[in-house]
Amino acid sequence: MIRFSTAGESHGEALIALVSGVPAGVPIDLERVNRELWRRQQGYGRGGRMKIETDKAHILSGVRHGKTIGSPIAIEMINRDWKNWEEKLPVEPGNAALHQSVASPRPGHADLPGALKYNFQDARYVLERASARESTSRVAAGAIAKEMLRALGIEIASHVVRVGRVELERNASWYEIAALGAKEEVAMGCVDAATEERMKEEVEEAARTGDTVNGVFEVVVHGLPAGVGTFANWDERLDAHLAFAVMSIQAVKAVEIGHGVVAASSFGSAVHDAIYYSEDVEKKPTRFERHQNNAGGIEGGISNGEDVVVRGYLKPISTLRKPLESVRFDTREKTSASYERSDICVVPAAGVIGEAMVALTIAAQVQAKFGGDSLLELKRNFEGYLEQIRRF
Ligand code: EPS
Repeated sequence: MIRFSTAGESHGEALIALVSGVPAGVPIDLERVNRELWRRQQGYGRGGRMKIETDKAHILSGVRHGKTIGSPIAIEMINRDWKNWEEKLPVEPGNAALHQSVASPRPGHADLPGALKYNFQDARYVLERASARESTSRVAAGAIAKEMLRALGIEIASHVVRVGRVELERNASWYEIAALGAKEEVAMGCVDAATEERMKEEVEEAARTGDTVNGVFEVVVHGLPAGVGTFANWDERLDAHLAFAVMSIQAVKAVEIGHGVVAASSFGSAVHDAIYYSEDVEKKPTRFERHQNNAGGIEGGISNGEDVVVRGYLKPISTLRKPLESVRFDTREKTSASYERSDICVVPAAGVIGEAMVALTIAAQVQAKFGGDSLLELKRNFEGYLEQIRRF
């Protein structure tokens, strides 16, 4: 069973990812893992912290001579900013005068519910873990899952389909979306240059007015065969697993599979993807095909062989340079919400985090269906199943 967990705080010494259940023998390319971490740091509208950090994966266990060995994989990412916080946030009691408290909770952030829940008169301890800095660990773990899926020919990529009021108004092909991942400069992560310019203007407007803006990212899984997930039990449906995983990303407030939102206001005849049988006897992995993919590659909680498409809808970042009203924790007086350095827009980065969460979900589902303690065994099972589908 593939599982993962993370630890670490935004201004602590390091972030940690722990992944277990990956079969032995999966090649791990450290450069590709670090490239994912780099991608998460990119995008027009990122804040000052990204100038401080250069996130790098330090693999502590589970990988030897470039391959997984079946034992848990522990990865550490050092926070360079720690040197500025060592005295403000020490592990030991330290000097209280150096403590940098967050006195008035930010609407939209975890500050107030977190303080109430954990009985803190200061939101500092809440934001340290609630911060999206934690997503660094998810991307490191997701990069390991991507390596396993890549060995089976399953790939994952993302792009940005909305920033504020600006929407991508055409379909994007898998090849266009996958090509974005190889770019050396990332602005908005949109496949269409003219739309990307308009997205940047949205970010510029938010920057000018002390505001924030976000939007929608889309993650696409390419090469997943039909048959992963099932309708047999509510908690085994692939779409439910993906929704949980993507909803857990910081700032995500809604998740969509395929064109689920538009489908809710359409007639069935306009929504469902008609089934055809290809003339091409060599067509892989099956001759059954669709000419559109409104279902987002999932029917009845099972992958249907088309690309799996998941969208994450992000609320705007809740740390505003022009803050909203709030209340002081100590005096209960009306005040402005705390402001700390923050991002203005994070949609492209959230897409990379989305890829990681989707990769971990798909890898876990694939491992659950096909099994195997080594990549050799997993591949044999996987290829045997592909042959079964081909012959259907
Ligand atoms: C982030 C690091 C954080 C924030 C951001 C995401 O660093 P810092 O708090 O030192 O500026 O930039 O977190 C938030 C937006 C948030 O609300 O907590 C990162 O690495 O992605």
